[in-house]
Amino acid sequence: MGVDTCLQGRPICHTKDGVLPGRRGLKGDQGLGLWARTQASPADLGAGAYCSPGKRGEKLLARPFKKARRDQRGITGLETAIILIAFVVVAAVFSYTVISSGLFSTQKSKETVYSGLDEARGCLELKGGIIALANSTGTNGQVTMLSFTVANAMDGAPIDFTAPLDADNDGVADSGSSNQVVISYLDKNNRKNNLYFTADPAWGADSDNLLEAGELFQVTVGKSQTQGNLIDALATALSTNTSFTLEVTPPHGAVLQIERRTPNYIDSVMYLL
Ligand SMILES: [Ca+2]
Ligand SMILES: [Ca+2]
Repeated sequence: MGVDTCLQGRPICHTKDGVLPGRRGLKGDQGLGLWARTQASPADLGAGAYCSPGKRGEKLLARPFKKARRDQRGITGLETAIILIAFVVVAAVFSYTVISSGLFSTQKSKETVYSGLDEARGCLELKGGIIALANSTGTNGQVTMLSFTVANAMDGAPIDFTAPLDADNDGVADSGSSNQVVISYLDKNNRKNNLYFTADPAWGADSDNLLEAGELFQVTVGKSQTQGNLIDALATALSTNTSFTLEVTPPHGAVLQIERRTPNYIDSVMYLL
């Protein structure tokens, strides 16, 4: 027991045998009083003497420990609450992130599906073969016009078949034409885009330019046998034994490709399967 602690706690001094001094000796607080007043050391009280804090000193010494124990309980509870709140916050943020990612993925998947349906429902379907017309026959005959029938596949959205303009009769759509469908030609000698064409309502069609579900349109590439036809449009005319491709591109949906081959002898009218 230190001197300061003894003084603050008003200790009771004991001899080395632990027996309080009698009335004539140093007893209890008197011993401390003497000690405090004289600044005596324990050695002054005799060899082996020691001091105890006494009841009041014990209370004073116990006070901070009791307070510390109470504070420790409070701090422990607060820390636990902070940790729990931190867990809750982290879990909430994680959940929000997961849910947001899921909603985003769902939205993207839905857009992809609808986009695919739109594309599929805007497709053209070829009905039957290709009719080729020529203005001359024989092995040197030349094809002037191609004609075929199309339908709206899968009962999809209407396809606008408004014809292009060809004021200069070169067989190619003039710039500024309002056609939505583009027809292009390809063979080993030529590549020509946006040919002139007409689309006439056929079976089940009304009088507008829209190819709707259940309608058939007769599409003809070339204006007439004498002008605005394939002979005008192509640098090398389509003649015998030649493979060619027509690409019909609607404003939406897949491109319709038509591949055929001309025979070894050109007739005025040929049905190409
Ligand atoms: Ca033209
Ligand atoms: Ca129509």
